[in-house]
Amino acid sequence: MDDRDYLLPEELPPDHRSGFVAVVGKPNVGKSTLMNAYLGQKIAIVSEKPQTTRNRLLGILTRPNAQVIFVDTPGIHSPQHKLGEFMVETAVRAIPDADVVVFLVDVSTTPTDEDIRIAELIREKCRAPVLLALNKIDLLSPADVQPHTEAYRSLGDFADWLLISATRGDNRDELLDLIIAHLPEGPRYYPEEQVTDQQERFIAAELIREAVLRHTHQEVPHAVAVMVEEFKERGPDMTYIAARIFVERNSQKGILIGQGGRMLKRIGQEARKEIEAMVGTRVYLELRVKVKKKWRRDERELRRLGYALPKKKRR
Ligand SMILES: Nc1nc2c(ncn2[C@@H]2O[C@H](COP(=O)(O)OP(=O)(O)O)[C@@H](O)[C@H]2O)c(=O)[nH]1
Ligand SMILES: [Mg+2]
Repeated sequence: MDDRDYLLPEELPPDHRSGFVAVVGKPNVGKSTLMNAYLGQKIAIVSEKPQTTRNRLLGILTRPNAQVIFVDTPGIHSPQHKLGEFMVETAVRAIPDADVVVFLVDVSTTPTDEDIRIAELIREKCRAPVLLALNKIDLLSPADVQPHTEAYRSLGDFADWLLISATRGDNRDELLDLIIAHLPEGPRYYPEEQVTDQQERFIAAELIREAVLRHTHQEVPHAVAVMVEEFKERGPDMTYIAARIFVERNSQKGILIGQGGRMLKRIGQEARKEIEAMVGTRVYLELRVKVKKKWRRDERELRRLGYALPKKKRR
């Protein structure tokens, strides 16, 4: 992968481990939740709606003995448009580049065709050790633990497996220990204070999209894109942000604005609080909604909105 910056401070222990850990799975199994939990902050937005994550995001966890670089990926699914194709390709590309793959599944249900397909993809593309993490154990009745676990374990040849809950915390530390144990020895690739490869500007746009996802349903969340057009410090305790929310239809614009502008106001207030927590200043947030017909099917629009694949690079 890119951006490798070979730091080798004297004080690192000789058996220091490091590498890229691709977290892959179908939409909505908890990939972003798990990564945020390890980092103790929100790098990736989370929602109960599938296909929330659209880009590859790095979450960098630096410990005295290891640097774990989580690669959060979009859920692998059958794409319905160019945006979906971009998302799936982004996730698939993370697999051969990883030093460890965490295959995350929702153990509260039995495997679906999507899980089976992803297991095949991993078998085909991955030379690294694969850890099976059976998430959402908090939702599983005791009688189902054994049959569900067996069903997922039979999908592939896993270096190890673990029942976890990303939200409640069960076995989260144990999974991290397993991940570190399977990483190769190596230096830190990123400075210890760096937590992600994403700019605050991108995360701000994502936090706005997250607030939109919280308040919209059916097709609307999928038709939304957010672009931050201005991001400026105005004095020591004020950041000015102007962002545009794109939707595909007039009716969706109406929903987002709401009666008397109430919906947009609420979205703005919620997003502003989250952005303030991230940037550490007060935020003045200006939101506008614009219709951009069929942007999810338009290659040029996708590129403008940041949904473009980088050229393939070999490590
Ligand atoms: N009950 C329960 N819910 C979870 C757990 N992990 C994630 N979730 C929920 O599952 C939904 C999808 O999570 P998200 O991280 O966006 O999934 P992703 O699409 O795989 O990145 C959210 O509503 C999370 O709160 C878990 O361990 N237990
Ligand atoms: Mg996600």
